[in-house]
Amino acid sequence: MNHDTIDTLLQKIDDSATSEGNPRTKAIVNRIVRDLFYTIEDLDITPDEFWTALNFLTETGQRGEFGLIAAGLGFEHFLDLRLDEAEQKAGLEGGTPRTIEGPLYVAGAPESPGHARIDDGNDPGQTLVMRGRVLGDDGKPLANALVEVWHANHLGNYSHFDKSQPAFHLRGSIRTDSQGGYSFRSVIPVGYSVPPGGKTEQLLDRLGRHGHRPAHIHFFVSSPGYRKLTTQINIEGDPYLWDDFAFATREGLVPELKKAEGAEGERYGVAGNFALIDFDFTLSRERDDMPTTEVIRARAVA
Ligand code: MBD
Ligand code: FE
Repeated sequence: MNHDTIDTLLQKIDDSATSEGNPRTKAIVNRIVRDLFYTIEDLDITPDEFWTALNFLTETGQRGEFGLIAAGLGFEHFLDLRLDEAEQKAGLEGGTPRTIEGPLYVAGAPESPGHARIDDGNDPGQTLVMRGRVLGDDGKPLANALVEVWHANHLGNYSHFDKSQPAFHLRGSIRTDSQGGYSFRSVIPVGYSVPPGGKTEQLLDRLGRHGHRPAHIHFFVSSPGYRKLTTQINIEGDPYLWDDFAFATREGLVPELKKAEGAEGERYGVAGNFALIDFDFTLSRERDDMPTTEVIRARAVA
């Protein structure tokens, strides 16, 4: 079909509006529909293929897998790269690198001053202590900053979504102390894999791709007057470290995993050997000449 014929149909659809509607929605939908009409024409997509795709999307929504697909197709990392570029263009540099939130945050985790233990003592993973400071971009510590942390268990599963774990297991909110310090005790997570038999897996199979993430720990770090940081750290040595299906591993987010024991653990109530990560977060001052990092999206609340 001639592209002029497609454009005539697109114009007819646009002309059928009888009120202004929402101009932003209109611009976005018109653009996407045009791109899809062209895709159908240029790739000679059959009716069977079209309806298969529609059904795939329906089932993806029914199973709540769109957040996973957004990560797996690189959309979420792409949004990070766009934020990075906007900051760079406005002359903002430095600070801890951002990386994707992913679909498994749960709001409402209990808040602790300075330190929290976030595992319940029943997970067989190796004991981990992670600690550090939250700093402003002038290098000065930020007291009362909020460090929200969440990660998977030894099977790569997240509490709330995995009903076999207690509420808020491996999730916590820590307020930094007067020195800007935070610490938490937990267990080393294992990498996540997309649900077997699900729609994301089905799509990745067809793309010849895997659905694994390297072991990681998520963070939101926030403090009034600073840009909210969404990031993760990775556990060194994971076979998928630089082969993440969600493309979230970044330089600067792979801290050394140290071996610690004895007196070092007493402060955290740990006896014997444990793994230790030292990691400082650096936040950038909020500015009104760049897009906000406070992202609105539907999130689980418990
Ligand atoms: C995860 O744990 C995750 O972090 C992402 C981005 C996608 C799926 C599961
Ligand atoms: Fe995750």
